[in-house]
Amino acid sequence: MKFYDCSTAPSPRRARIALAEKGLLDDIEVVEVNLREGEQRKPEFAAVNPYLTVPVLELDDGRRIASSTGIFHYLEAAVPEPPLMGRTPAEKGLVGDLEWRIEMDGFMAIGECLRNTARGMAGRALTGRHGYEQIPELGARGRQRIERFFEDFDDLVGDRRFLAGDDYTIADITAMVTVDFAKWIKVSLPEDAANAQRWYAEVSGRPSAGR
Ligand SMILES: N[C@@H](CCC(=O)N[C@@H](CS)C(=O)NCC(=O)O)C(=O)O
Repeated sequence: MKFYDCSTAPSPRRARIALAEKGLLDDIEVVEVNLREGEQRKPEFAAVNPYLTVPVLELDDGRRIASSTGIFHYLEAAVPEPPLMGRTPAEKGLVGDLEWRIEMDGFMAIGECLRNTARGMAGRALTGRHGYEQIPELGARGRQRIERFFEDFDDLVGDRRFLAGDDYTIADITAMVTVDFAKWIKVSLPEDAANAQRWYAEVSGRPSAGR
């Protein structure tokens, strides 16, 4: 397998953590795509992923999976242990719920703020091959959304070890990456959010967490 990565970007980090948790990261070829230099928009990468985003996981038969969620599903089916998406049908549904909420209200809110305000992203307020102009009001709304998400996050963690219970899952991966991504726009988990801080210290300490 070949993994198209960008070591500084949050979405490929989600996939990289899952690859590491499944014990695959050391065995695959990693191709670094420098997003800051716009390599994702060059014809060489457009031939790999016409949507112009990383991560991309290329399978040995040449097919390519071009989203972190697609990669999570592939890895879970190909390498079931340790499970990262729940063990029972109910757990799988609940992990899916959590992951969707964290991606929608947390991860995407940061993207909304960053992409609508960063000077380097002018004309590229949404990912993908079509250009979109920035809407500064969405920058402010994205910041408000992630601040609110973090206010509510302590209750989402509660007294559980991991977000879905006793097992580490893709919900923990996406939430941890969300907390680190929020630092780009200078938003942090509240210091007094004891459950959230305890959870963050544990998940960040896993060998797979990387930076
Ligand atoms: N939903 C996709 C999002 C992928 C995505 O947006 N990746 C960003 C890096 S975090 C990217 O490739 N951006 C390219 C650009 O901004 O032009 C996933 O999770 O894989």
